[in-house]
Amino acid sequence: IQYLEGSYFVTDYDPTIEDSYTKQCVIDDRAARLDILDTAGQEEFGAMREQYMRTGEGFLLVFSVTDRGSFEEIYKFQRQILRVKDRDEFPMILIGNKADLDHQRQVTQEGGQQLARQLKVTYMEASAKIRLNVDQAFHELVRVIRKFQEQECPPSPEPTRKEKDKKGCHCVIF
Ligand SMILES: Nc1nc2c(ncn2[C@@H]2O[C@H](COP(=O)(O)OP(=O)(O)OP(=O)(O)O)[C@@H](O)[C@H]2O)c(=O)[nH]1
Ligand SMILES: [Mg+2]
Repeated sequence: IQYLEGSYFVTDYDPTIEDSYTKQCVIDDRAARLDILDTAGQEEFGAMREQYMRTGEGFLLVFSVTDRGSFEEIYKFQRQILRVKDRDEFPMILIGNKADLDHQRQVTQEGGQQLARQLKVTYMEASAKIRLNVDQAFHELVRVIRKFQEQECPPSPEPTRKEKDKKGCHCVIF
């Protein structure tokens, strides 16, 4: 909500079931339309996970730096995404949120960085409350998605007839 509305922070805790938003913006001089799905952290809504994991083009893995349990769950979420996608890597970013609550930390910045290295993703600390790295987190994910999709399906010169006959994207794998 802080990303979408700008300078608006919700203090109440209202567990998410599933909320969707869209935002149009320009990132690195290229227009982007973000379809954002805010998903449930709570286990009782876990049944919907595989479905959104199948359709998602990129993922922000968000934990709270004041809650070790949320940090420890990240690994499991990443494994599940990779299993659903049937890939070794997929566009994702690890976010340590609530960086404003430094005195209540249960996860250090080094701890976050170490996990990110293990998961082969970028780590950013953020605060939805003080609007620290909020836009940056979303925009960085868009960059990772673009890079991934360009590698998967690079803009090719005029495809040959043989390639045109193939279904789906015109990737040539040597
Ligand atoms: N101090 C501080 N509080 C935050 C921050 N982000 C969220 N909160 C508060 O933490 C509580 C939980 O935040 P939510 O955004 O609802 O957490 P969530 O991960 O979406 O929870 P689920 O929807 O159940 O998955 C709320 O009371 C928020 O106001 C932050 O950056 N700093
Ligand atoms: Mg939520």
